[in-house]
Parts: sequence; structure tokens; C-alpha cells
Amino acid sequence: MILRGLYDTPEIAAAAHDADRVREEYAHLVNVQNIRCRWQDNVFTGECQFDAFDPIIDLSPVCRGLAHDPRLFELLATLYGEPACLFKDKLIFKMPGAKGYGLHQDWIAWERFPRSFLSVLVPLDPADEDNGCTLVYPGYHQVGPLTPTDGTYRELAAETVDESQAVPLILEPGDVAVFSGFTPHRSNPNLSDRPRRQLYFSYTRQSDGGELRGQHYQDFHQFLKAKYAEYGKHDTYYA
Ligand SMILES: O=C(O)CCC(=O)C(=O)O
Repeated sequence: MILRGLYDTPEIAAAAHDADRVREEYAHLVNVQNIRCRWQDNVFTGECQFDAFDPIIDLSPVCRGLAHDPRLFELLATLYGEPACLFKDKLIFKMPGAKGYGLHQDWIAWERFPRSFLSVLVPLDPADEDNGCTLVYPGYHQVGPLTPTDGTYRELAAETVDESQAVPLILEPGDVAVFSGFTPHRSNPNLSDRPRRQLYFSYTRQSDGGELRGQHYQDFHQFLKAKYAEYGKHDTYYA
């Protein structure tokens, strides 16, 4: 679902300003060994460029405020029929040239990964087709996992979805989009000269394990370290 104008323009402007501060003040965290950072190829230069901080709310009090906003929790409680708990939070900067993400579902078959997982997109910049907005494929979430449930992360083959059903999440600052952990989604490259900064806040139902964010990041870090080690990279750290 898309909800227009959940946040006010000045609130999002303050978060965008804080995102700039974080990028500057925490420049020392941007390191290929730091598993807080994500990277994307630049489609113009081929260079591997910084793309995201995951998590973000410990670096940005303004983003933390948006993640815990009572209006958002009210919306989530309506969708869940019960209170929600924050599970994960990231800020994708998607600077010009960033390649974008292949087709996937966010839910992964880990013992402690709740099926009630959903994500809320909070754009800090207008998100449109030119700067590589997220594309979602509605309805498929009802099927559940579309890859083997062995705990491995896999992208989905393009033919898993009907491309004509793609919904581009064209959003203005203040709008939010909500989709399930089982919703296939992807994004195209940012071919514009503007960033497409977007917060991704993920939540779970309170009755589906309670507050799990701390545990999730422990599991996630273990997963990432093992994944990097598989590729011969043993010097990773989290900061
Ligand atoms: O940047 C995007 O639009 C997609 C990001 C995404 O799919 C993810 O982080 O799971």
C-alpha cells in the first residue's frame, strides 16, 4: 500500500539534512570491510560505490524518530491488528549511477526471521522512474517463499513474475509505501543526476517473537561474515 503525506515536509527535510550530516560525520565508517556498508556498481563508470548504511538509526536520531513515529505505529497496528516491533532499518543513498537491486523477496528462511516481516519505504528525495524507484509485484506475497527455504539468499528469475504487473513506487517526501517480506521487488539503475535516498524500516508483529531487532542484527552479521569469508574475505568488522 501507498499512503501519501504520512509525514510532514519539514520532518522529511530534517531527516534528509541529518542523512547528509551522517554521510559527512561518519565518513570513516565507509569502508569495504565494514559490514554496516553496502555497495553497488556504478553503471556509468563501473566503479563500486557506497550505497547504504544498514543499520542507520543509531547514527541518525532524526531517522530513529521517523522509525518510531506514532503515526507510523498506528498504521502498522491497523495492518497487523496488533502492535508492531521495529526489526531492521537502513538508509539507501542510491547516488547517480547506482545499479539497483535484482528481483528478490526480503524474507529469508532463518530460524528467527518472522513471517510477519514487512517493510516501510520512507523517501527522503522524490523517487521516480529516472532515479530508480523501487518496483513491486503485488499479489505474489500470498504464495509465500518463492525460493527454496534453506536459509540461502537467492535472487528470483525474471520469469517468476509478470513484468506487466510491476508497480513503480513513485513517491514524494512525506509518502510511505508498505510491502510484505514476501513481495517480489527490484529496482532499476539511477540514471538521473539526483540521489534517490530512501529509508527502509522493517517491522514484525509483536506476537511473532516480540522485540527482535538486536537478535536480528546478530544473526545478520554472522551471515554476512560467513558470506564474505566464502569469497576469501576474512578481515570484515562491524562499526
Ligand atoms: O533500493 C531499492 O529500491 C531496493 C532495495 C531493496 O530491495 C532491499 O534493500 O531489499
